Amino acid sequence: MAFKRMTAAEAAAYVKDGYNIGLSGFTPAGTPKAVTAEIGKMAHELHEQGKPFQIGIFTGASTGDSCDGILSREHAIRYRAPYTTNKDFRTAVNNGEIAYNDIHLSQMAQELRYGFMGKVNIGIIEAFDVTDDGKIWVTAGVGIAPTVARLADKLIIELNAAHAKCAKGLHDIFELQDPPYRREIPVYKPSDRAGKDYIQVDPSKMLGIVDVNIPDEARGFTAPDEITQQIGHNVAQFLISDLKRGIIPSTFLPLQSGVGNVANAVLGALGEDPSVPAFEMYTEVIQDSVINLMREGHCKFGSSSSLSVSNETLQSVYDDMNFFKDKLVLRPTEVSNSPEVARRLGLIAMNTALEADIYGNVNSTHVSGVKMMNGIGGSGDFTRNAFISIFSCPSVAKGGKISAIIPMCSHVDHNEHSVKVLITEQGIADLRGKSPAERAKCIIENCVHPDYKQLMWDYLKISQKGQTAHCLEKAFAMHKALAEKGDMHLAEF
Ligand code: 0RQ
Repeated sequence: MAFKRMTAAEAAAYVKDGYNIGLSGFTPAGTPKAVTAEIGKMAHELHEQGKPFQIGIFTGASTGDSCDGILSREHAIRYRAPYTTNKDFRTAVNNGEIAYNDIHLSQMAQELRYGFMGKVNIGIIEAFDVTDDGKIWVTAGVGIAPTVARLADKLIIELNAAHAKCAKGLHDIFELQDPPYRREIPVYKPSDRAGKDYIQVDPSKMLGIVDVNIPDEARGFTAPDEITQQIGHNVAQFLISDLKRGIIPSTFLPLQSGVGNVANAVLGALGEDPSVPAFEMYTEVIQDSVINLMREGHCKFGSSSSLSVSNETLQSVYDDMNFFKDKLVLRPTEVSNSPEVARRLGLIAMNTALEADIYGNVNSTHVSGVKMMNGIGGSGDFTRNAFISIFSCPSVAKGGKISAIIPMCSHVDHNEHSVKVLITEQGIADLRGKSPAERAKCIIENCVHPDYKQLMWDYLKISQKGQTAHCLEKAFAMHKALAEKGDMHLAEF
């Protein structure tokens, strides 16, 4: 059966007010771009006519501006899950306009299957190849594509010529069974494969194919600066010391790394340090730094849900597929981020905090406990289950007006029970095997910026003794000062 060819506008017209759409991709990589932009235009016209139009969006992780950006600006999003990084989306969420369900990425596909979020009316999948019998090869990101493709009532394919067909064989696609029938994921090392390189769908639900040639909407990162380089150096020193002590096996353990400026700099520093052995990654995003490390031989293998790299880097991977084919695999997020696999492989998880408290609780999502930054992403999937969970961040933000280490986190994403190491440019706090009181001392001594150190000691002095000493009246005094005068510095507690 030859599928109908249609324009993006014709495809968008199938999406009705109140529908939920499911998208392929993970970050802007692998996410459809043309149809969502046309849905935005349609929403604009309908709103101008005084007609309602809002939809729910289910994705693997963040998307690009042609989805979250355009649709937020058109007030066309009613509900969205999970992670996002778009500024306009963030503004709309923090204004209370969008119901944003910020869940662990590994849970997204199964929560759709369990029926927790409603049905998928239309799935939109970006592919670089599709056959008449319903085989779909997705592009640079997988996310929840296999689940969306199976659950959706109807499917639209964005066939994107910007992606090369030589990427065939890069993906490892399979869906997990639901309880009580779920079996183990047969991934015993990062390079193991257990599925097929394509998604098989029922051809009868295909609405049609939209031919496009659009590059990914990759995000740029700030180049590493003195602070992020020092953080990266500290992470490398910590790992080398653990290797020397024999805590980390000499064969090393697979690494997971989050996204963002800090994570990018950390990976760069690990690659530059000759004492860090060549490593494998079991992670959710492969960024530009990892591709460079592969070329230099520092990274031997990368398992991920996406290649979230610049278009230039992506093209260079496609051009050099013979080199990369046995060094990369792209998986559905429920496998790339699987708690079961993370625990089995013994990952070293490295993620970023917005703020951390003196006991090791970490806030990665909510600015001052209230405003959404991006979301938890996959950081929780890995942190809770890794062999060692490291969080890093600069010790201060906004030119020193904000201390990243505070008495009590204004929102907790990763708690003291899971966070094993905290690293800033000031130093390393190894929290393993320590009680809360010992952790507080270790964090204040090693991680807090000198401008805020005495304040932290003073806070401990006024705290009520207990397993976890706190002064509840003053726990958020620094956040309060920030809200009132734009600066966390206090004369005294
Ligand atoms: O603000 O952009 O206005 O300059 O936060 O901070 O230092 O550039 O750090 O880009 O690495 O992002 C936690 C947000 C860090 C990210 C977070 C301000 C700071 C700056 C960004 P500006 P940096 P990064 C896998 C893992 C959760 C998801 C996750 C994130 C901006 O890493 O979203 O880990 N993590 N996923 O000035 C107010 C504070 C602040 C602060 C920093 N305490 N208060 N603002 N900032 N600390 C990936 C996926 O799941 C796909």
